[in-house]
Amino acid sequence: MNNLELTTELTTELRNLIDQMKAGNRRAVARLITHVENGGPETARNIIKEIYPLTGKAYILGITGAPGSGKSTLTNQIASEYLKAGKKVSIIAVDPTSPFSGGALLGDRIRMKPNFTNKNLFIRSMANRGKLGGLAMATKDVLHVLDAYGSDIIIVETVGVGQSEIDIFKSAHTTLVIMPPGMGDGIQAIKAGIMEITDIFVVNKMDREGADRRVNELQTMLDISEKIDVDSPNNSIRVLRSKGWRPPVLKTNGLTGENVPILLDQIKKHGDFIITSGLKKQRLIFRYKHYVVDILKYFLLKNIEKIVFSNPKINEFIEKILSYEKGNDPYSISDAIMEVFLNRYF
Ligand SMILES: Nc1nc2c(ncn2[C@@H]2O[C@H](COP(=O)(O)OP(=O)(O)O)[C@@H](O)[C@H]2O)c(=O)[nH]1
Ligand SMILES: [Mg+2]
Repeated sequence: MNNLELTTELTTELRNLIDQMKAGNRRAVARLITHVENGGPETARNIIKEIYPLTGKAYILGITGAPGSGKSTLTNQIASEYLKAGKKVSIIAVDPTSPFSGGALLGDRIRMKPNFTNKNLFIRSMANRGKLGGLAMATKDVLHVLDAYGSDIIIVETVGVGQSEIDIFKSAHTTLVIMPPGMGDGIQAIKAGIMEITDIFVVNKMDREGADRRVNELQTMLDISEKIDVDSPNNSIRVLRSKGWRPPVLKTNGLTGENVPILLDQIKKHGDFIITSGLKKQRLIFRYKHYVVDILKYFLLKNIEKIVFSNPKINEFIEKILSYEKGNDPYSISDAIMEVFLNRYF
């Protein structure tokens, strides 16, 4: 890829930050993440290349659900439990629906306050960031930075609205979907795609009326979905969940932390399940396929003119178009160029 003139050199500043990160410096991690967000994939590539051998160890826990369902509150409780157990925890809040993140972030930080000074905890909001290459790609890069930093658990909190967030969840080790009582009308509230990503349902706000009803609705829905043939080609639902795991439905109280230890037990159980079932590897392959496609899309799109125009054969192709013959139209010629391109690179 040399003719694309991609830099492969780490600046001294980045190298120093990586060294400091390795030494456990939280501020260095924060600054590296800022570089990833602001510098986009051009900067991220150099960082990831350097730190990659340190990654692959963190457990990624996805948390999604409608705004106000208690994700941040519960995230704090979950983080507390892991911190108590001596784990190093990182939290990324990805929320593209709140573009003016200052307030939301402040709110989250205040709510997170009991944990905020713990040196084993790192919190970052990624709302409205990652314009270069997109938020989903920035999130994947940041996950690797936090993994290399030595996080045992990385909690990703997002409103799972778009396909890209759903992709993040498909590649998480365990995804919690928060469904409190009193929001939406039961099964109707379960949007397409949610079933596909749910490993554990959490009915948060168990202190509110209707919590048991919500649990029953979810159980009924799971009964129905279990009747669908998992192997049927028409069944897009449980592609990455596989047989043998019925998502448990748990009630929690985000304010008091009630049942959070039970939730952690279930997360552990699911973590064991994905290993024994082979699902872990499947999810990792899914994750890196999408990551690589993101990277290719970004750099190919960015460099397509350079790639095409710098090819000495390009004029031969284009001159064919000037014949105005069938099969020499711009689409067919583009197909032919793509063919050459694919043969060269694959
Ligand atoms: N009654 C009750 N309120 C809760 C519970 N968990 C969170 N909340 C409140 O619900 C509101 C939204 O919580 P938040 O964590 O910001 O939700 P998010 O938007 O999903 O991150 C806040 O006012 C929380 O204090 C709970 O278990 N019971
Ligand atoms: Mg939140």
